Amino acid sequence: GCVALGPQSVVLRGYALPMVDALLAGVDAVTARAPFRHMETPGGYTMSVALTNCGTLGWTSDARGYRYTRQDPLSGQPWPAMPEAFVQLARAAAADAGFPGFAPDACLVNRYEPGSRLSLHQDRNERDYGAPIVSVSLGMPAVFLFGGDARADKASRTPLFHGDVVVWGGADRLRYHGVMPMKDLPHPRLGSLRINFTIRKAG
Ligand code: MD5
Ligand code: FE
Repeated sequence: GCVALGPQSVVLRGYALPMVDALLAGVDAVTARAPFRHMETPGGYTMSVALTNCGTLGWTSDARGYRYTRQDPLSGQPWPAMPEAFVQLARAAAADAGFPGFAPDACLVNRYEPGSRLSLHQDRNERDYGAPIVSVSLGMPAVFLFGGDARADKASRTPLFHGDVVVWGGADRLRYHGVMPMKDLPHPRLGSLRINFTIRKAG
């Protein structure tokens, strides 16, 4: 099924299910070189979501702010290459959602444990808001919060399940969004974890 979440965002239920083995192998290859870590926010908090990156550019948060970097600050090395399975899935999903020619250069990989949450935010560190963002959910289900263009706008709640892919583009690209605190609903394959990765054009 393909469900509109907003005017230019769409949930592709189970779209990634045929590729789960290749996607998890990709996550393992990335985290072997760039492990998950809990980053600090500019406001002095530690994120409850652990993250890493692959691709030419990776998203980083620390006391100085949010930005994309070419090197992993933990190792000083370039971020691991984006697995080919990530690129192929993202290009196909973007094209199906009406964004042909997607050329991603960055992928932020988030790891959620029970209790982890992502408070309402916008993704504004990318150069070109005309490019979509493709999100892939694996493991435990999450309740996704989809707000408006202002932080105070009421947010709708949408469950995201193992294998779901979401494409965000156009007018929906800068909407506030977040993830409710995770319940412990262990997944047969991933246990008490949720992995979400977002494939982006950041540069
Ligand atoms: C997640 N990750 O479930 C979400 C899925 C992040 C993040 O929010 O920044 O890592 S991506 C949801 C998203 C991305 C870009 C735009 C919009 C939503 N949106 O306009 O609602 O870990
Ligand atoms: Fe986000």
